[in-house]
Amino acid sequence: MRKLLIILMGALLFFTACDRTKPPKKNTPQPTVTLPAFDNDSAYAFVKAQTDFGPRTLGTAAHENCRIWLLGKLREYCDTAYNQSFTAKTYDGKQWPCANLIGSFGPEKTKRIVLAAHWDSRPFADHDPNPANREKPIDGANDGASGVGVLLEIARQLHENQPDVGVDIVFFDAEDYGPKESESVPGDWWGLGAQHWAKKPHIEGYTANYGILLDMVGSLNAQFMQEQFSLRDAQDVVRKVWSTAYELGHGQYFQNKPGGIITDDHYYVNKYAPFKMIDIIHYDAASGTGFDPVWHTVSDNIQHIDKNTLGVVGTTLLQVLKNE
Ligand code: AHN
Ligand code: ZN
Repeated sequence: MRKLLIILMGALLFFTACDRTKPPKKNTPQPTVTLPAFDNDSAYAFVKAQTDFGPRTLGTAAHENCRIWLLGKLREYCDTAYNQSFTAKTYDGKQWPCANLIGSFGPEKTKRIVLAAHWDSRPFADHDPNPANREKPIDGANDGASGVGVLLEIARQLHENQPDVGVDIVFFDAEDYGPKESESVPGDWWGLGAQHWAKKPHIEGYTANYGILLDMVGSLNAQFMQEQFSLRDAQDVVRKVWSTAYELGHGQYFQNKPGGIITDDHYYVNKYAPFKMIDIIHYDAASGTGFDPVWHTVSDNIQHIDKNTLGVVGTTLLQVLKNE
């Protein structure tokens, strides 16, 4: 033991003596601010961890296992985490056990920002070019998991580096059980988890300054045009996010043009909650659906996720939080 100590001390002395390249420590300025960090690989791993469960469609073991895993991650990174259980009644007359998952930073703070995404995946690939696939559930790597992956990485970063503003990360369930393309059922069948939370938040009387929803934030060379309900309801928030992205050099992704009109989770938050939410969503005017060509097909899998896009969105959001 003693011998080992002497060898170790000798080695330490040797390496210290050899290190003549660095200037003396005491004159080295110490950084006073920490730059927002976002690890693209980590975000990608969080997306893959979700798709590895299989399609997270209502009523499946994959859905339940993923819920437990997500809640564990929120408990690990956030100050407080909530599991808001509810029953979703879908357009086909079925009922499902569901859960919105919420992780809060600085729960005592009054100035708050909500960051949201949906964590369920669609039970039928009704837009698949192959009719044989149209009853199959989808991995939803982009449609669902991408937004959740970015937000988990943000939570991991905020755990290391708390923002001044309060932050609530909300994972909505039952977003994507809307009627199939071939059916037409009147009613509000999309965004069931968001509708529930907006009418009955996890804390009575809860409100926030504003919210940002992420949906399909993993496409290669994504284009985030300004979604039109977001412009209608919270133009100031759209401006803030898009100008922050521009200043970070992400103007190619965040384009200053109006995009689609999308009945996404934010639409229901804006309808029922006491604050407004915008939607960051990839818009592809040329695809026919307005979304990524693999949208609601069995090809919406991890192979079509670009980690740089996850990084562009995550870095922009961290900077928005830092500026508050
Ligand atoms: C439709 O416009 C049909 N759906 C928008 C909501 C959505 C579905 N986002 C992802 N999947
Ligand atoms: Zn969808």
